[in-house]
Amino acid sequence: MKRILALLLVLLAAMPLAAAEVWDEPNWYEVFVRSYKDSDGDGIGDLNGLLSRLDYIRDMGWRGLWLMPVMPSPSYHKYDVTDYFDIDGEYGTLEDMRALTAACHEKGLRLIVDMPVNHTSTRHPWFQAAAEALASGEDSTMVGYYNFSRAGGSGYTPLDGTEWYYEERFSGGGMPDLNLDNPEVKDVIRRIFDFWLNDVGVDGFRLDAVTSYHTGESKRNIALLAELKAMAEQLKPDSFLVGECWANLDVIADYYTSGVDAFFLFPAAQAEGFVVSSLRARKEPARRFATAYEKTLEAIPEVALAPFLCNHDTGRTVGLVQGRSNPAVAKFAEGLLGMLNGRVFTYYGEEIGMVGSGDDPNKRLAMYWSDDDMTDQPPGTTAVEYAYPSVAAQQTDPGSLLSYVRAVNEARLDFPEISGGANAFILAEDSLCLMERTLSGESCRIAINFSGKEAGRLSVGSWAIARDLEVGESAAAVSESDGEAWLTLPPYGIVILKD
Ligand SMILES: [Ca+2]
Ligand SMILES: [Ca+2]
Repeated sequence: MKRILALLLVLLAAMPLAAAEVWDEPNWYEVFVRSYKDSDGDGIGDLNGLLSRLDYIRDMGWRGLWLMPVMPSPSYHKYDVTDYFDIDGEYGTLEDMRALTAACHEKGLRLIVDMPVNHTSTRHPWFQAAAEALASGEDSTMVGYYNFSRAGGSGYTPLDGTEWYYEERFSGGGMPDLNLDNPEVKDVIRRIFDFWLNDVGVDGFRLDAVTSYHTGESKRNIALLAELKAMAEQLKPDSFLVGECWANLDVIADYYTSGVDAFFLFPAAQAEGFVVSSLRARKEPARRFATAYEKTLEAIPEVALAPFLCNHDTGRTVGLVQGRSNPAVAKFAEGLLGMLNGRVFTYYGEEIGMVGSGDDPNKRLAMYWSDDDMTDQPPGTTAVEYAYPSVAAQQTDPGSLLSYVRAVNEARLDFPEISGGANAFILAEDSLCLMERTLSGESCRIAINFSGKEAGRLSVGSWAIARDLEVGESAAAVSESDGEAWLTLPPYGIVILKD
């Protein structure tokens, strides 16, 4: 018997680690390292600064971290990489990165890094060698790493000192597109993945700009993503990949056939996305929300969603909902997002209502820890505004946006059905919505009041309030009359019910 047990244990230990379930990591946080926390006084956020804030991140209820690119790069945003096997000196060292990864894992946080493989920097040694070879008429295998053409045309940039053009889909940024058909380039990508997953020890990647891998060719992009997913899985079985497919629902759903774990849910994001557009709708907001969400769930499995409201490329939520002077609406936007399935991604600073729109640097402002604890603003910033108080101020205020976001994150951790459960709408009329989520035989119901006025009398039967996400002073309540139980929701109230 003991032998059989020992054999079983050996077999179990040899089995590949299963990927984490969505309800183990329902809350993710996107960090721009440069603007987050400086540790050495040079005004630039760095890895050790971020390390010092992991307890804050964990306490806020986030369980996964996505870092915008941390590899060496000439730009402040670092999406144009010059070395895929190192850390940008502004952010620290590889040792700092390994220490950060280890600390994340000790604290139960998963860590993924941004992986831009569509393009490099023009200053990458590969591109420099290719350009020199073309200028001098010599041979170099590096020429095959990029897409050079004599003809040029749309998406191509002239190569100085030659009659050649190079493909560059993000023009003007010094970001030449890699030739992703070249088997040598794919081998290098495998080495990059291996290095990050197994040497540094991160848990996966955010794949940048996947629709630009082969611009305008979805089928080829999906095939390449399937290769990248197989590569990551083989190198680290429990690794997690989330892709940036900035497109409509049908296109995103197509990209899921690649097997990549998740794609950001752009149709939920920004002013046009169904979260903000329903909460701002004058007529039938609940029905509008239900229609869009049902359509989403028909296209993409609930556990694979990656909803968000904004990121480093977009305007921030407070601006989208006109929440500068209306914290209740800003809270409700975060609450509504938090009631979606899957892994919710929150951009740093959203929890304190930071604002930002227009020029890119304005969307990437210094995290407002307190008046004397901030990094310098990113270069090129043209507007600096903080509409809400600092982290320090909001942490001591139970009515703050920060406290509300923490409560939403906690609800997602405490009720696994919210992120992982199959969804059914029970009611979606006027401003009232009632959804049920069921996971492994366990159910919860989510009642939502889309209106800024108290919403009355939703019959709830034997379901009782298990969690009340209040945007203001008043709370939800259940009262009995005529032999029935009626739920009253405060303005923008969201309530989790259990039977
Ligand atoms: Ca620094
Ligand atoms: Ca490309």
